[in-house]
Amino acid sequence: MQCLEHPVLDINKFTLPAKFLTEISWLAQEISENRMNDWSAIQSRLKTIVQEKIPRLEELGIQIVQRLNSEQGFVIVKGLSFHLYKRPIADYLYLSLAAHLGKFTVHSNSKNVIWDVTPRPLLNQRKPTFSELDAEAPLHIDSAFRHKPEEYFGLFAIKSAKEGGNSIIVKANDLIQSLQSSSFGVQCLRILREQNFPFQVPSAFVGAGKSNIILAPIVADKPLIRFRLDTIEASFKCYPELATPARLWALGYFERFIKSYENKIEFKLTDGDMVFVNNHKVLHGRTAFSQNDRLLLRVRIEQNSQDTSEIQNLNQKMKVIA
Ligand SMILES: O=C(O)CCC(=O)C(=O)O
Ligand SMILES: [Fe+2]
Repeated sequence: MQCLEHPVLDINKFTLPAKFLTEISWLAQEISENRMNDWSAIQSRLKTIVQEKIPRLEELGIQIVQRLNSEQGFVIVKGLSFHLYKRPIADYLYLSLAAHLGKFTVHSNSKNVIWDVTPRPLLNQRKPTFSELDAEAPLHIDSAFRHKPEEYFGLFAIKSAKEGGNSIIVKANDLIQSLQSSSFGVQCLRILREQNFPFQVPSAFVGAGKSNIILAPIVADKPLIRFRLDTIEASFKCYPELATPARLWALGYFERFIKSYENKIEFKLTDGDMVFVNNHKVLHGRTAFSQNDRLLLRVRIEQNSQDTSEIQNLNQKMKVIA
C-alpha cells in the first residue's frame, strides 16, 4: 500500500475561554442524558454559543466543510485536545465543532447523535456492525442502506489502539478513473452505474411489513459511491433472484480491484485526533486491532442546503487557522 499525503489541520495551542466549562456543563449534562430531543434546537444553541465564545471553532468548522467539498474529501484535525476532558464535556465540545458542518442525524436505536465506536459484548442475536467489533472493517460508506446517506461523518479518537485500528481512505473519483483504464473495468463500471444493487437495511430501521432492502446503483452522482459488500451479500441471500450473473461478476471484479488498488491512504488517529469524511465521495475502512478500550466517537451529518452561500460569505471574513 502506498502511503499518500493526507490533509491535516493542526490547531496549535487551542484554549477554551475562562469559565467556559462551568457555563456549559449543565447543557452538556442534559445532552448526554438525552433529556433534549430536539437536536436542531440543540444545534442552534451550540452554534450560537460557539459564535459568541469560541469563534475559532466556528472558523475551523467552515474550513472542514471546505476541505470535505474539495477534491480532498476528508480532513484530519489535530491539536484540539478535547479528549482530555471527561465525557460529557468532551462530547459537548466535539458536537460544538461538528454542529457547523450540517445537521446531525440520530442513531437508530438511541436518541443520541454520538455513537461510541468501541468493541463490546453483544447483548442479543443481532448481527454486529463494524463499530461494535475489533475486526477489520473493509472499505465502505456509512449508511449505505439509507436512500440518502449522510454527506459527512466524523470520528473523534478518545482512545486509539496501540497497534492496528488504522483508518483507510479511498477517494471514489480516483478509483473510478483507474477502473476506466481497462475494458473489463469499463464493463464493470457500466454495471455498477446502470444496475440497482440491494442494500440490506438493519432491522432497527425497518417498519412492520416493509422490505428490508433498498435498491440503488453503486456508482451514481449523489452519492458518487455507495458500497458495503456485507449488506449486498446479505441481501442476495434473502433475495437470490437479485444475484444475477452480471451483478455477481461486477461485484467480484470491483472487490478484487479495490483490494489490489494502490492509492489507499492509511493513517492512524492518535488520542484526541478527529477525522471528518465526505461520505458521498470517499470509501473508508479500518484495520483490525485487539484492544478493548479503543474508543472513537462517531457523528453523522447531513449537509445544510444553504452551505455553499454560507461558506462563501464566511470565507471572506475568515482568518486562516492552518
Ligand atoms: O473504527 C473505525 O475506525 C471506523 C469504523 C467504521 O467505519 C464504522 O463503524 O462504520
Ligand atoms: Fe464506517
